[in-house]
Amino acid sequence: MSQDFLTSLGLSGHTSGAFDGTWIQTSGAPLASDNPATGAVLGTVHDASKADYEKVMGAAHDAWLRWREVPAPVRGEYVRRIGEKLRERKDELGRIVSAECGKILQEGLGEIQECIDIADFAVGLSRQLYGLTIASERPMHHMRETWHPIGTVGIITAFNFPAAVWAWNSMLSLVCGNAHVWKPSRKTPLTAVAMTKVCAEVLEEDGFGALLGLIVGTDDEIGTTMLDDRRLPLISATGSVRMGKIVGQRVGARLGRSLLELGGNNALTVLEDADLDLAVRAIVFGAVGTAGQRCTTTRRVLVQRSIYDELLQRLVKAYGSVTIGDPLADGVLMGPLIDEGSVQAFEKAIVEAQSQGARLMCGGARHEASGDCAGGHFVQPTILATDGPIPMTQEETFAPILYVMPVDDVEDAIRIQNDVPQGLSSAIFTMNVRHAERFLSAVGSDCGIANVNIGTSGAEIGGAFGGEKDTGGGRESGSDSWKAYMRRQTSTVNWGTALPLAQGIKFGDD
Ligand code: UN1
Repeated sequence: MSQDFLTSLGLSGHTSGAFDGTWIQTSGAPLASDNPATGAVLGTVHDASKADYEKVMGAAHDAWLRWREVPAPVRGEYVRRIGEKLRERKDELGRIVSAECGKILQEGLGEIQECIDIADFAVGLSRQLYGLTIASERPMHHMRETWHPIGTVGIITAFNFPAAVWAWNSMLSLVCGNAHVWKPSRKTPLTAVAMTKVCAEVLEEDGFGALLGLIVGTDDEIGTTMLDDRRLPLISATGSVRMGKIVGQRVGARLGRSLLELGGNNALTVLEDADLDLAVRAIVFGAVGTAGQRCTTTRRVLVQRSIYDELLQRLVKAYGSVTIGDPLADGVLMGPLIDEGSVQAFEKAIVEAQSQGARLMCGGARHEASGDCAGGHFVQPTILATDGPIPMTQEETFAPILYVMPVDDVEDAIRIQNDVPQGLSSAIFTMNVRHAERFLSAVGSDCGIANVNIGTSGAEIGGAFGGEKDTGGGRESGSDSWKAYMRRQTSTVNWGTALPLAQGIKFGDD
């Protein structure tokens, strides 16, 4: 595999793991970033210490004090130029994403496109941070609502979207007037270093580099320090439900805000009137794409009984043509899992599901790759058929395991779909407008995302992204998600000569 992109992004050899406007010489333990497809070391990042964290946090805060005074549309102009840089470096950045987290190049490039899209969205938003004006009940009074920058935002991200989820947060938050301290996954530190380098170039010219603080470190040393740090009024965290509960409770204990985007257990319903060609394609992309390591991955397919056998057969056939291998190679549809632990979790889940009555329809084992990829963490995309929900279908296993079960009708599908702890994404395939509208109604899907004739994954940036229940309740990316990164101020101005009190209260005088 050509390593040119590593050289051109300055990632060969040893790299600093902390940025406070300049790259700090971090002296913690070396953290090797492995290519999950080959096991080869891509580069090494040195972990940051608490002292390094203090530098990053302090510099971010100081930069914020100046940044909040820059008019929002001018902040948007910086983000516009960041979007340009990302366009220029899209190919190299897409390659580091693929090489480090194992998603195929098309998806690596798609991830950088998602960063460009959110930058563009943020530019437009920089002229639309609208507040309301509100009619006052008092004469010669005026009420208004203003949105101000919240401060420095802590951003904690997962390995599976090592660039885009940071960009969702940071691009919006930059135009909102904030600084950031980013703690990326320790499984994908090089992508974080590369993204920070490319984006900070624009800000560094005017001494604002520290707005994009970066800190690679352990949860114990750096993660908990961030959660307890009152200089971070908002912690935006993406990851497992287990992690999210720690973040929510710990940040809540100091009455900070958290924005959580946690696990999914996404179901896709196929009714008997569906366009099955569309459904099969959507299921394969949703379940096999990113090797099942998206929070939006399709994990359960709920099929109306009359078409159950047919759909199952078509899925098994489609799975047979999924090419597995080096994610950077042409024609490959599925790369490796992120590490050996994930392979073991995959194997364990399949054994467990089978002990609960699930029947293995295809896959079920490691995939033995050859050549450079012999050391990779590959598995076979797997389909398990069940007669209905089992304990394992309540859980999210971050791997390409798909459970397919029969349902009676749309009501049955909605009930089974919603009867899990998570509530991120959902989809229905039907040509019947009544069924589709029921699915989208108040008695339908309880998820943050509910799609019709589109799969569960691959959302555009323009909508709000996130989900309910164990998914954490946060909303990121499009729509009015920007409000999470600002503080709201309600102001009442009296331009008259009297001091009337609200609610008609008379206090002391007439
Ligand atoms: C994630 O897996 O954490 O909708 C994010 C999608 C992507 C984002 C996934 N746009 O699948």
